Amino acid sequence: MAQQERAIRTRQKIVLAAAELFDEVGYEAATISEVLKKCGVTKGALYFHFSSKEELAQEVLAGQVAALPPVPERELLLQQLTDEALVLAHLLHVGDPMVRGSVRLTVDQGSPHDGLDRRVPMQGWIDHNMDVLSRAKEAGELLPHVDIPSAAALFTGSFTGVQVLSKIMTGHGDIVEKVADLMRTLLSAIAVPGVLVRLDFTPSRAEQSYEEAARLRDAAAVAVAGG
Ligand code: XVR
Repeated sequence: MAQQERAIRTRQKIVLAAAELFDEVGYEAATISEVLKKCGVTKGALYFHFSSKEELAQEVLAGQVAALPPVPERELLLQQLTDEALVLAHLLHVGDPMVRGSVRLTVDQGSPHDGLDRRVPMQGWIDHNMDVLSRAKEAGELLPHVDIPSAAALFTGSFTGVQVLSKIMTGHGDIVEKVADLMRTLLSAIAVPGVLVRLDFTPSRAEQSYEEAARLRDAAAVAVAGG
């Protein structure tokens, strides 16, 4: 294995272990020595990649949007957005460490001086929603009154609220159903009638879309590795 590739893998191992730990104990209580125990990397190797717990946490936050495997293109952009929300809900439901750790870091308020910039993943989601909704508008899927920036922020804000509620009430047991409800309700307010009737909010799309997206991502990774 090339040295560079080994370094990338080590780095990924460290970030994943950190995400797992942040999910379990939160930012404040997490320590670098616990991360080391989890990933079995030497202290020197960890400090080569990251100089502090804060830097590690910021990397976990930065990886949040990319932790969602890209959902294959759907005929309707609003179906695409629905399926993305469902896949994210699925990953929280099954306890994906990267997603869970990163989301916990985002929503835990922490101390005001912990230095973490929690806007990074949130802005990433809002930008992504802006992009999908703008394209939906161009494709004639949205009602004429819809304000794209406000809708983009509303999707991210309300997903977060539903996620927190589901975590508190059921430990994410019902998050897929709740996110399906959320998407049905929000899209009812912004989609043109002809599109709305074609949208599918069945919760089982979450797992199906995840499998589909993960297969595509793995195939792409193999293609890259194979050269
Ligand atoms: O905006 C999002 C989607 O594009 C459409 C609904 C998801 C936003 C997730 C935000 C994340 C951070 C905290 O979840 C939290 O609870 C997928």
